[in-house]
Amino acid sequence: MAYDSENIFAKILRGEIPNQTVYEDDGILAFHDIAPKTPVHVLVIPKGAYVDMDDFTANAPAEVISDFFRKSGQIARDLGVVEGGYRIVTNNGENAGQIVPHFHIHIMGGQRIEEGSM
Ligand code: DGP
Repeated sequence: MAYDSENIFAKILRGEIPNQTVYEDDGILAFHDIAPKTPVHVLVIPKGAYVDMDDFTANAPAEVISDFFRKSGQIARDLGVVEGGYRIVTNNGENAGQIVPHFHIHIMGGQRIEEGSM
C-alpha cells in the first residue's frame, strides 16, 4: 500500500492536528491515544513515512528500527508501567484493525490483564 500523506498521524507530525506529546526527538514522536483503552495508552510513531509494521521492518534502515524500539522501551520506563506490566500492540493492515495507515505501536499499561486473554 502506498503511503497516504493525508493520514491523521502525518497531520500530527506536521503540526496540523494537536497532540499530547509524551516524547519527541528527530526520529520519533510519542503521544497519548485520543481514546485510551487502558489507564496508560500511548502511541509511538516514527517520523518517517511507513504504512505499517511490514513496511517499517522491510524498508526502514536498521538503525532507525533499533532506535525506534529502544526508545519505545525507555518511554515505557518513563511512563512508569514496567513494574505493573504493559503490552505493546501494533495492528498491521485493515483486517487486523489498523485504522491509521502510519506505522505505530500502542504502549498499553496501568491495569492487570488476565492470563490467556490474548
Ligand atoms: P490503530 O487501530 O492501530 O490504527 O490505532 C489507531 C489509534 O489512533 C486509535 O487507538 C485511536 C488513535 N487516534 C486516532 N485519531 C487520533 C488523533 O487524532 N489523535 C490521537 N492522539 N489519537 C488518535
